[in-house]
Amino acid sequence: MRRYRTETLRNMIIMSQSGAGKTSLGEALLFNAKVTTRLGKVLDGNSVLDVEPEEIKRQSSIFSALHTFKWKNSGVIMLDTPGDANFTSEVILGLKSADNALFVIDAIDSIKPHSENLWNMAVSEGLVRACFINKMDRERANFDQVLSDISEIFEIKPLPLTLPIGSEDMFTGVVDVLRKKAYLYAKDGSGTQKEAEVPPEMKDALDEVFNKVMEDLAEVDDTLMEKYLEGQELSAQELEGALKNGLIRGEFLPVFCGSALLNMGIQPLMDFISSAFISPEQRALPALTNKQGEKKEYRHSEDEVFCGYVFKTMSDPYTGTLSIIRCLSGTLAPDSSLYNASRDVKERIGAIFMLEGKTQKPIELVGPGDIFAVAKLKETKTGDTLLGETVKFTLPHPSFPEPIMNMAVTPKTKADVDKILPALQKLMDEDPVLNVYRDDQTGEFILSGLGQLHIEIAVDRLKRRFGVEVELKTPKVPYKETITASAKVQGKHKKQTGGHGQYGDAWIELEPLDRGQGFEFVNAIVGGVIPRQYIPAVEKGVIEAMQNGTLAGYPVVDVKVTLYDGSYHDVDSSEMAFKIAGSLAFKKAIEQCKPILLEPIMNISVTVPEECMGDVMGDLNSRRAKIEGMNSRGKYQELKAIVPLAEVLTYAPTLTSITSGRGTFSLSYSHLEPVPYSIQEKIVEEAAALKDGR
Ligand SMILES: Nc1nc2c(ncn2[C@@H]2O[C@H](COP(=O)(O)OP(=O)(O)OP(=O)(O)O)[C@@H](O)[C@H]2O)c(=O)[nH]1
Ligand SMILES: [Mg+2]
Repeated sequence: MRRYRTETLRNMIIMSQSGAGKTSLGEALLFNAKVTTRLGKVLDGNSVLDVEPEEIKRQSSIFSALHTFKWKNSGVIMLDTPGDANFTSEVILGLKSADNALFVIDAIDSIKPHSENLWNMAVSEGLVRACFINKMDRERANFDQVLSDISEIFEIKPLPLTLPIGSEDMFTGVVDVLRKKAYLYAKDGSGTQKEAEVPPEMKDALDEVFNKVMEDLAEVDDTLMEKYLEGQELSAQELEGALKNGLIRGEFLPVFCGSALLNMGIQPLMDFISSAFISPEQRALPALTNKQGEKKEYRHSEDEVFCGYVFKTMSDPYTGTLSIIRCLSGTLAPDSSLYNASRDVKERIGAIFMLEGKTQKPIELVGPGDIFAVAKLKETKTGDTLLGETVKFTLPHPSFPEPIMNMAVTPKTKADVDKILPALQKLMDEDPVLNVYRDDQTGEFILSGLGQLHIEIAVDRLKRRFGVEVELKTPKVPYKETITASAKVQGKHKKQTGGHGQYGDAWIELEPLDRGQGFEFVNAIVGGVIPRQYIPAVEKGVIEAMQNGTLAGYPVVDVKVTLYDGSYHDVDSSEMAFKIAGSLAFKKAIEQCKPILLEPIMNISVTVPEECMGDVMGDLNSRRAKIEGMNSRGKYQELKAIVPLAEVLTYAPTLTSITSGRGTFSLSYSHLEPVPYSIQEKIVEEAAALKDGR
């Protein structure tokens, strides 16, 4: 038997900027539904949703957390998500698991840019949306300001279904707008609710809001509108129908209010979640497509073949890896198997669990709309599609922001070196935005993520979960060296030691090539002055010497080497001797060819709100950027420029602060350019100091 039938299920993601009170609201929902016996608090570290040590330490969510509760006739599966932009991938994936989105808006801070970004994601994902204005008990709580910000920033009509009675210290409860009833709450967090008459001083305001809400609801349906305009009263049933239809069509945003911390004003919201939020079958299913673009039809039904989406992977110290799956169609029982269509492998399914915060409860059967966990899938990763039959059809994969913050990670000890890659791989399997690669030139492991905090938390987890300790540094710039003049030199290697000597003698001409040409070796030996078998050895010697330029030890590029003369010895010459001669010649030549440093230049594309454009340009100019063009994109402007990599290694935090988190950017490699002389001098000096161990 399933825990809840599909039509009684409500899947909901709780989202918004950090600190608005999502986790606190989640705790209040669970407490009122008697899932918990005390109201968990983020500040006291006893929340059942923020359970990871990193979350408790920061008093803020980092991972999305699942929990389930029953209210009235519905089973609600909620996903509390982190509001910090560093952990946006948790929300992007979470959106794939939910049908409804509950926005929590701070009555003091109102809607900050990250909430706007998140709102746009929920809209484009097609989720049904409602909001809760939280912290009505706090100083400077401003309900009306939030309503006007909702219209302006979210660009949707707010539909206030509860109004606050008093605010700050005097916040005592809420008025239910449609029923014209007041609910007063105990302030001890117990959630005790008492029905009362609407306070007389609120009657006029309530009438005004009531009429506006009626009008907005009547607008959903032409026949209702006619009735309304004729002055007829709309029945409770008609209003409920209009609320549901308008909600599904996104014509307005139902608004509730209260205090999550004091557990006030929460029950009317819970009633709404249970009665108005949609059940899984009321939402269009995402397309299942194959490589040829063909679609596979499927339905929400339990009789359908199983189809599920893995939206989260967790490593659990006891059960190992847990895959968290949203079932879209069909059913699944323990001890069965599924086909991973994303990776073309069969996976064995053992036990199936319901997740309740940290607790895993075994269940017998899951069906459409259920969110559940299975342990120890061998190859399945976040974002994969699991099917009950072996056909290669997959669900759409969300697109993630590009990781923009790069840090070099250096293992602290020898033992950490071997453990670091497998450990990082595990973290990457859980978080698709995290990336790691080894820079071939600098030899550094580069960890990239959405911001400093994203990377720091990954490093904390490396230590706690895998016992790997690393240091974080700004990555090195992979500079190159090249030449600006030509020279002809001799490289001669001659040694007479005891019996067999060593003899190699090569004359080369070193010349600059155009940018991007790399390396060219020309054999211009005539008359066998160097026997043919030794010529590749000279080239090898040159290539080896090119790995470390003489300026600051960076690889040399864009040079042409012509081997045009030399001599050999019948007995003492060898490949080794000619390799050394080639290498000596190159080193000598480069000194005479006026070497310079080249730096990587990147294409940068920055998208920011129009009003930030001036500051962003000013900052980019100070980073030696050359602006190439601008495009308007609605409220945003996209700016394209080229900029030296060295200047944008830590650009992410700067852009975040200039644009209050509303700016995004991407980088891609463009070409190499000479480093300005004053900067080159500094780099050369630093390299020399490093070599001397200064
Ligand atoms: N006074 C008051 N404080 C609240 C209320 N709700 C939450 N807080 C406090 O606000 C802070 C942030 O609350 P959280 O529930 O952690 O906020 P969140 O939205 O989950 O934040 P992130 O996990 O960082 O995205 C905590 O210190 C809470 O105690 C409220 O209704 N009233
Ligand atoms: Mg939270």
